[in-house]
Amino acid sequence: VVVGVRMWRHSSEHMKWNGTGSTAHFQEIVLERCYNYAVQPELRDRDCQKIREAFRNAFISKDPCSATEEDYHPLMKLVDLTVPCDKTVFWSKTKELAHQYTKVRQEMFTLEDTLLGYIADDLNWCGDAGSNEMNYQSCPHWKKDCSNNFVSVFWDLVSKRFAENACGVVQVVLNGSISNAFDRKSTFGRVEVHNLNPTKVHTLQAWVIHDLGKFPSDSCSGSSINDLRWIIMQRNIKFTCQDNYSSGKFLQCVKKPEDSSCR
Ligand code: NGD
Repeated sequence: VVVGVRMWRHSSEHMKWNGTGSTAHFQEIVLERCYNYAVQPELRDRDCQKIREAFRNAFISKDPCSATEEDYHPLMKLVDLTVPCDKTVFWSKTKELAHQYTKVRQEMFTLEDTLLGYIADDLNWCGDAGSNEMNYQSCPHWKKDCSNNFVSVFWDLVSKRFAENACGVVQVVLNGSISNAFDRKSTFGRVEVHNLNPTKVHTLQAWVIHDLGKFPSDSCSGSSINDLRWIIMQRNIKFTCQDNYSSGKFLQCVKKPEDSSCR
């Protein structure tokens, strides 16, 4: 019996998840990013220490596979996810390109151009029920371990709020070099599309971008975009779609929209 108890303790102490562990220096990075975020007058009074605390408290000392939206409510109360009307940009399988786009068009915003998205982008985090430390060894993998891990629940929640807050014309940058430019199972297809508010958002404008040198696999007339068109129109939102842009051409035209080849 003694041996059995020991073995049980031993294996629970060394329990390993299948995903990457928390990002080294997570706390410092969160604080540093918060302070670095472009200082706008209306954000000056934000309290980065409070944000870091609320972020940490959301998941520390908790089972990393039992995350809920409620865990993040104190953090969400501290941070605003709204952007001006007509300035919201969603993306799916086009992260780099979408971010290059909003870098050129500084008045446009992806989720990662808002404070909370900026703080959390590319970071990983989890704790453990029996400890007040972060787990830097491993965290639950969303497919192999559990979908209700703290990172997935976080992105689903902030993506939902980001979409709910959008207004006017909203844009999405999609990848025409993969077979399904629109994927119902992606965060964009599963969360953002369904949380646009039709009383505030009148048009969704899709850009289907092809990688230079790669054969275009999907386009505005393809079946995946038709899926999206159908979902959006069912929701009483107007849908427009533009393709034939290569990623390089797209960025070129973002910089110089008046160029005749961009019309
Ligand atoms: O279920 C998931 C999952 N699905 C995708 N990804 C996931 N990670 C989980 N933990 N659980 C990861 O999200 C994937 O590995 C990529 O690193 C990233 C984006 O996936 P992608 O390219 O398939 O695009 P999605 O449509 O799923 O998401 C992009 C849209 C975009 O408009 C943002 O406003 O959703 C927002 N977002 C969601 C998830 C993560 C942003 C991020 C981010 N910054 O990491």
